[in-house]
Amino acid sequence: MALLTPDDLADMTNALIKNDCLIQELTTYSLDGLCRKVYGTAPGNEMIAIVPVTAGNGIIGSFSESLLFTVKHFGMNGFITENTDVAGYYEAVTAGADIVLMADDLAYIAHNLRNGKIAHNQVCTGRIYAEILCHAADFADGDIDNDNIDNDENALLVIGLGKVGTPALETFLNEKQNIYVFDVDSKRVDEIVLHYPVKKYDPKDGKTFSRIFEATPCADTISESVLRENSVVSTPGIPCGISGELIEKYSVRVVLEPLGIGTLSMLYAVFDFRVA
Ligand code: NAI
Ligand code: 0TF
Repeated sequence: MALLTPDDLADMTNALIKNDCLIQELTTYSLDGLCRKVYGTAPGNEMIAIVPVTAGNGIIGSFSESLLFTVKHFGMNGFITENTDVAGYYEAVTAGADIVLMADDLAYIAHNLRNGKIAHNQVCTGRIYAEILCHAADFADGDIDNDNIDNDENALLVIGLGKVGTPALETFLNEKQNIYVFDVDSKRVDEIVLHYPVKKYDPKDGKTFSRIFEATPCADTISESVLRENSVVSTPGIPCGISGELIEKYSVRVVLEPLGIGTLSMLYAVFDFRVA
């Protein structure tokens, strides 16, 4: 798994706030409103403990602080444990935490100690970034016609079919979207096309897309040839897969933030309280 760096998180608080506004503009839902709709849950005054973990490559500067910012920004209660690792987990539980957030180099999880629900960052990140595109409406080149899923005009391009991209793909399919897929690993593309009702994207076809999902650890994965004026790109991938020059040239709207959006999605995945 590609690990975050302190530089990735340097502007995280502004990025979360700016992306929340963009999500609202694109979907009519605020980020927490969208999570509530997607998961059918809401916060119920849970105390959220964040446990710093030193295993592997160790503490990432401002990782825990960015999680606490996310928790508090969306009106929830939380704290960072003074101790790390197992001692931090013990501290969290004995201090009465309802939910524990913690990450090592392989997994970042939210665990609700009251109801046993557990959520994985890669799955929840893929899901929420996909839901943003599903709910995005009113593009420059016309409204999305969700009733006509075979219409290639409305098709979505998914780039990067790994641990974030695959749950995103499943979300799109649940929402009955028409999907083209691309990954630099052609074996992965073949596996995906075999298992899911999606089509291979072939650059030779010259297709362009008003909605693009990207989850790779590489820059410049989104080429000019796939873009339309005002395309929307929803991309958890770090670094950003589209250049600033293309964003400007095509007035592309890009949803990208390094940690908070996925974290909120994880919390809603483990909340207990179900909304009507
Ligand atoms: P992964 O390694 O499981 O999957 C990445 C996929 O991208 C692989 O299938 C790989 O073959 C493909 N790929 C690599 N280079 C490519 C290229 N140039 N063109 C097309 N496909 C390419 O990684 P995972 O866990 O799915 O993460 C993807 C990205 O999302 C990483 O940058 C990770 O740091 C980021 N991420 C961001 C989060 C956020 O909150 N913003 C949360 C979790 C992950
Ligand atoms: O960097 C990562 C993931 C995070 C996905 C969210 N964008 N790519 N995982 C490593 C987290 C390690 C945290 C560290 N152990 C700490 O500070 O507690």
